[in-house]
Amino acid sequence: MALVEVQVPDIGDFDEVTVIELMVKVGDTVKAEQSLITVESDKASMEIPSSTAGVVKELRVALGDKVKQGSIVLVVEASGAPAAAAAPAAAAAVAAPAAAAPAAPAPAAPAVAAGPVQVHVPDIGDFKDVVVIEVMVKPGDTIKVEQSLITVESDKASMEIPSSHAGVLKELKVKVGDKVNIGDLLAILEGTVAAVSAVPAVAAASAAAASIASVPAAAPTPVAAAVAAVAAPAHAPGGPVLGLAHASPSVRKFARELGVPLDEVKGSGLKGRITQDDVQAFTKAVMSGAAQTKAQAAKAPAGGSGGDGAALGLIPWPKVDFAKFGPVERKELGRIKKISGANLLRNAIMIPAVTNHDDADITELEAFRVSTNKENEKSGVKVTMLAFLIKACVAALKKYPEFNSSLDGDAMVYKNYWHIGFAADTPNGLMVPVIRDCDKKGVLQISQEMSELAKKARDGKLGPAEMTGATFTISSLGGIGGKYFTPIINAPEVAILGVCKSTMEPVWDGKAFQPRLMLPLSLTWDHRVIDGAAAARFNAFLGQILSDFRRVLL
Ligand code: CAO
Repeated sequence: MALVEVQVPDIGDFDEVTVIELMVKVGDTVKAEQSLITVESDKASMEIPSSTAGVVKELRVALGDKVKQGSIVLVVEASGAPAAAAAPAAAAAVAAPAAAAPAAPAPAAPAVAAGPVQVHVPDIGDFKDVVVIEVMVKPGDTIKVEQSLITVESDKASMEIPSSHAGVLKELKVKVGDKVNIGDLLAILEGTVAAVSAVPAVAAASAAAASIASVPAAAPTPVAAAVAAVAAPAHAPGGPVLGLAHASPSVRKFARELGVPLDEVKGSGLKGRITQDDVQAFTKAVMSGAAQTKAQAAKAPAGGSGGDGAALGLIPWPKVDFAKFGPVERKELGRIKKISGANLLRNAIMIPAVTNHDDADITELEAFRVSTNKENEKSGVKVTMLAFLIKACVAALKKYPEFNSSLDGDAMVYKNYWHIGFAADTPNGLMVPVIRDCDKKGVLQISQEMSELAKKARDGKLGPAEMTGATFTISSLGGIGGKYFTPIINAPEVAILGVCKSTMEPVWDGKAFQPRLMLPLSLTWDHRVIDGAAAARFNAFLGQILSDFRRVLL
């Protein structure tokens, strides 16, 4: 089988272009017109196709090489007929039909134009319906002759479309995502001076390639004519194009098909160019959970700030450089804080929560607790106010079962068990151990289990089974202080009781003020399943039990 040297075909007016991507390697079997390399000028990138089908025997170019028409790209052991169109010779061969190609619809006026001038898409060869991927100017901009206005992309080439005239941009007729063809109106300029060369040159240059269906030479020609004339390129070759990800058309297409946001992919190619491998690696990282797209990060309520709130249509989270105002120290959130933060955020946002505040007279109960502890000093078990509160809550939950339920779609699930969670402050963050079957346990047993579970929580030794299944939660800040607060419901529970520090207060008994030990209670409840009246009754009942604990027996 014959060895065929595959050369760079006619690439229009481009003199030398840089090889920025090798898409095949020695040993690969290539089809005729399969893309072999990507080359780039400062205005366009294009893929060079193979003129022949066969097996790659030798690569004659390396990344960074400069090539031009006729440069040998690689040697192929041919397996079939060459693709007539793709061979470099084809460019010359098709020159004749190109002469009959339609001229660009916006012929350049040779002198100063009086009124507004329309700028059209010049001859872009055989490419049809190319997509506008970038708009580089905006109304009001002063445009130079042959300044790039937009970037368009086919599946083989991306190119910048230059202006045929100078002037002030009055109106842009295309936007990102539009599909354009030769002759389409791009923009209207005012106070214009016509380009002498841009459009006619474009038409002429592209004529040679116009009938080469898949030879990339067809694509860059409009730009090719412009390149020489543009004094200041719109972007440095090899650098990102005005914020546009730096990647070849086929890589962009590949990314689009996978839904990969190219501007978030780090390029490993020459000058930071994004390769197909980079897109694949990014996809793998996202799928495995090792990385997140910006869109995912915005939706996921992670830790402290809860993403940027974009998923809720909120304005972005403020980004402040705190170090501007004074010295700072940055410390990542711990695992427990991240988990509990995400849960708290969801519960705070999703539950229509209301908090009722009330006071309970615990004067006698506290006296009983103190005397019990004195009697039990030797047993080593200390009875806490929280244990009494748990028992009192079970009685209230039994009387008002909707507080011991969960919402499941449109149904309420009433639980015939009473497992009570209690918030425990630990060095790693907030944890909620659960005491099971509190209806069957006495205050002493509850006190004992609570102290064991609280210790385990502080030591980071709680198992998952010790933190699940609660039907109601109590959060007590009584040992610390404060008056009232608004606890956040621990979903899927529907209510939570917040307790603060009891204080001796003057309470009017109808005749005189009496010193009474008052316990502040804050009951937060889910308004989807509980009404305000029920919450007020729950609190009132709880207050009655706490003021006379014998009622628990009733
Ligand atoms: N009023 C007045 N004093 C109270 C009280 C109250 N409501 N509750 C407890 N106290 C007293 C206790 O009697 C004890 O005093 P003595 O040492 O003199 O006996 C002292 O405060 C310390 O109590 P404690 O906090 O160790 O015990 P507890 O049973 O009340 O609480 C636990 C245990 C695990 C709930 C608690 O240690 C804790 O972690 N609380 C914080 C919960 C929390 O962070 N909630 C907020 C959640 S929202 O972020």
